[in-house]
Amino acid sequence: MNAYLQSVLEDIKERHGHQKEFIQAVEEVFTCVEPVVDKHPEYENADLLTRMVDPERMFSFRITWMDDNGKWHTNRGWRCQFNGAIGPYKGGLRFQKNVNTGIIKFLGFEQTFKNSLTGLPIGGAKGGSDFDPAGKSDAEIMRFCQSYMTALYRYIGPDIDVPAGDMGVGGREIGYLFGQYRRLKGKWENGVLTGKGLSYGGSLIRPEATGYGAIYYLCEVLKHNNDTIEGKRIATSGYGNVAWGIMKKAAQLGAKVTYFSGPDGYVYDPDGVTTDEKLNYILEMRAKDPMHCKPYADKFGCKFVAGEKAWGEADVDVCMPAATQNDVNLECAKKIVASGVKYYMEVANMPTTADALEYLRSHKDIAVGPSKAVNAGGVGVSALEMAQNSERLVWTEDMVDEQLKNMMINIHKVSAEAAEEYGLGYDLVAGANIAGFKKVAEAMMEQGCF
Ligand code: 2IT
Repeated sequence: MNAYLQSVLEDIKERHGHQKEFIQAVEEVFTCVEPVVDKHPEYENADLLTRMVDPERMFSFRITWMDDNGKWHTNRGWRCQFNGAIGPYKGGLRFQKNVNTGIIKFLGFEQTFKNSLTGLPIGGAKGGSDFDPAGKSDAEIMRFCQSYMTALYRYIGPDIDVPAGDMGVGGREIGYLFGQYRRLKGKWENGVLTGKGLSYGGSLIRPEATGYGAIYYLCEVLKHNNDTIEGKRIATSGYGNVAWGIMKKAAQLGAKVTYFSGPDGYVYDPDGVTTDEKLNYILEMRAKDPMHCKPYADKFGCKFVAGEKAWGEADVDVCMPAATQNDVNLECAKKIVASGVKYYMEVANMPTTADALEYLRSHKDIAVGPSKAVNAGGVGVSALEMAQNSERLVWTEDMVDEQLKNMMINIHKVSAEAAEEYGLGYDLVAGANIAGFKKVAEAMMEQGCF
């Protein structure tokens, strides 16, 4: 890393060193964009990199809500409007017990470059709360969401900041959040949120978009290696919206997810999660209890291994971690390499620890797809939802799917070209970071200092 990047990193560590995930995300980007910064000495003069790692605006608020027994609870909420240089702030809301300032900042930072990669005009943001949705009734979720939006509504809008879902925030939560926004504003502004229900401005394919996009991206990587998706066996982690989209699209294209996991352990289904019955059962199982995937193994007579992750199995062609950050550590990465897997596609945001990612990338016979590229189809389709809302139109499933596919083909292409331009070969991690960074950097420089 050059002296300028090093000094920015030291500064950020001194000021925010306790925010581990945020520092990890910054280090990955800095390592990758060094050749671009070397080529542009004007960035140092403008201190562009400090501006890029310091969110434009971030706020934190109190959320109080009443449970079904009439007892009051208090949680913290955040929204980080990280970078608005290329469009209105855009990014999800995460409701999870472990959410804190550092997690929101790392996600907002990643989102900025990911959104840039989509090629669409969206800036980067993230938000959430340390609220734990596990075991809450529907009415409790509704009251929590209403209280959350009451605190947030003044600071967002279709041309200001457009939140969406992330872990713990799905269609139901977006519905309650939108209902409260509409009530407070007294205006029909459904472009203020994405991931909405189809009855009030949601986009077809949005729930599946992240998983579908990840598979489209994988297809491009396979094509680069003169290989195809046909018959590929995929191991994933998680069985949320994202992993579910992977299962569905893989099945459509003649591949199969044979391993998936939950907080309780992993399932091995050698036939793959390919039938409608299995795909629908996963939805049902998740709605009932997001903490256990063992019921799938019981129902379909598959192997279940309690407390373990499915990394490093020999009968797998592609690994696609799709659960949460730092899910794959160095020990898992070593098992993955030893298993002979040739494709490692990050799907969750930053699912690989820094040392594990370095280890995987050092094995040149493994293609590593970085999360900010592989999972960009989700927010990409969110941007298509915004476009439909502002046009007051609804696009067909085919139109959205076609645009999603082209977006993923393009993300892979610009990433591969960016790495090539800097003499790095077929390095998708470096390429995605460089391509995402360049557009944000140019936009910030052209708009002057602020
Ligand atoms: O991590 C992500 O890209 C998301 N949670 C989706 C964000 C969005 O605005 O659709």
